Amino acid sequence: LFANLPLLPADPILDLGRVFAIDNRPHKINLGIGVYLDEQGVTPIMAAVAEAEARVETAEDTKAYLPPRSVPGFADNIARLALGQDSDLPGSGRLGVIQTPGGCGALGVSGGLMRRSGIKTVVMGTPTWSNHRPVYTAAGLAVRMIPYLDRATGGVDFAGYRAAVEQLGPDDVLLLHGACHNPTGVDLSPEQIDIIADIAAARGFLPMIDTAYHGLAHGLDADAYILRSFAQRVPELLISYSCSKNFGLYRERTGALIAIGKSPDRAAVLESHMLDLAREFYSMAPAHGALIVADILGSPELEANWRSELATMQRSIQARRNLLADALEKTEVGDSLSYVRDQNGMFSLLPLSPEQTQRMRDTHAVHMAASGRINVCGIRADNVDYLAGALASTMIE
Ligand code: PLP
Ligand code: TYF
Repeated sequence: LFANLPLLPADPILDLGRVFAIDNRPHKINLGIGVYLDEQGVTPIMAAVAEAEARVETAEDTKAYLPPRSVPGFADNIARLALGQDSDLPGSGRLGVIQTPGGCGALGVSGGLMRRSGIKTVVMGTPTWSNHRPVYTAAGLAVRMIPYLDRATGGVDFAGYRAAVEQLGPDDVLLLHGACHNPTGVDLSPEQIDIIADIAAARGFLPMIDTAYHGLAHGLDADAYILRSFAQRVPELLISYSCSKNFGLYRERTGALIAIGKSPDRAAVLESHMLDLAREFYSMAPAHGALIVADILGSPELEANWRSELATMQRSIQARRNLLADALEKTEVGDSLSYVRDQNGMFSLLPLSPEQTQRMRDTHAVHMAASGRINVCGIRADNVDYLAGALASTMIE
C-alpha cells in the first residue's frame, strides 16, 4: 500500500543540528539552526520561565483537558503583547485568538483559514523561511515570490517590493515577517511598513504577519511596530505568534494565531473556523508552555524579569553582530559585509554558494545553512577571528 511513497530528505535546517553534533573537531562553530545561544554557547532556560514552570507544576493537580481556545490567560495576554497595552482592539470584540502548537501550528491554521475564505495565492518576498512555501502549498494555496532582499546592499529592494505589492488584490495574501526576518535579518523600516500597510488598505489584500522573534530586534514595543501599524490601517489582519524564541520555549510548542476581523461578528466567525481547523489537525495545543507564559504575563514582577532577560538576549545578539563585522573588517573581506552590523535578530544571509557553505563545513568546521544563512548566536569572542579568517579564505579563493 505504501510502496509508491518515495523517501524524503530530512528538514535541511533541523538536520544541521544532527550533523553539528557528530562533528568531533573541537574548534567547530554552530551557525545553523535558529536557536538563541548565549556567549557560552548555551541555550538557557530563562529564569522567569524556570520560576513560572515551578509554580505551574505546584499548582497543577490534574492533566484533564483545558479549553481548546487557550489555557486561561494565554491568548489574551499574547494579543496584548502583540498589539500593545493601549490597543482598543481587545475591547472592540474584533479579535479572534487561539493558542497553537508554536508558530508553525499558527501558520498551518492560517493556511486552512485562507483556503476556506477563497484566497488563491500567498505572496512572499524573496527569500523567505524555508517552511513558508510547504505550509501554504499543503493548504492548497498557490505561492508566488516577489522581490525583497537587495543582495548588493544587504538591505530591502523597496522599489521592487513595493511595485509588486501594488499589483496585489483581494484574492491574495501578503506574507510579511515580524521583526527579525528569517533568513536575511533585513526588516522594513517603520516608514516602509506604513507605506505597505496603506497599499494593503487600498488594494484589499490580506496581510499575514509571521512573528517569531518579537523583542529580539530592538525591544518588544519597537518590534511590534509592524503589527500595530497594520492593525491600525487595515480592516482584516492575521498574525502568527511564536513563543519559541522570546520565551525560549522551543520544544514546548507554544504560540498563537491572532485574527482581526472587520466587525465583532466576523471575528467570532474567524475564531470559530480557527478552532475547527485546529480540531481537524491536532484537536488542541499542548498546555505546558502556554501555562508558563500565562503565569509570566499574569504576574507584573515575573513579566518585568522576563522583559529584562529578553533585553539582555537582544543586546547579546547585537554584540555578536558587531564582533563579526569588526573581525571581518580586519580581513580581505573588509567592510563589504558590514551590513551584518545593522541587520536584526539572529540571522544574516552571507553571499556564499552552496559549494562554499559545504567548504566552510568540510575545511573549517563551520556549520551553516546551504543558503549562506548564519545564526550569529554561534559567534563568540574566542572564535570570531577564526570564523572571519575562514569566511575570508572561502569567499576570496
Ligand atoms: N516563522 C519563522 C520565520 C520562524 O523562523 C520560526 C522558527 O522558529 C517559526 C515561524 C515558528 O517556530 P515554532 O513553530 O517553533 O514556534
Ligand atoms: O529557521 C530556523 O532555524 C528556526 C528553526 O522546520 C526551525 O526557525 C527550522 C526548521 C523548522 C522548524 C524550526
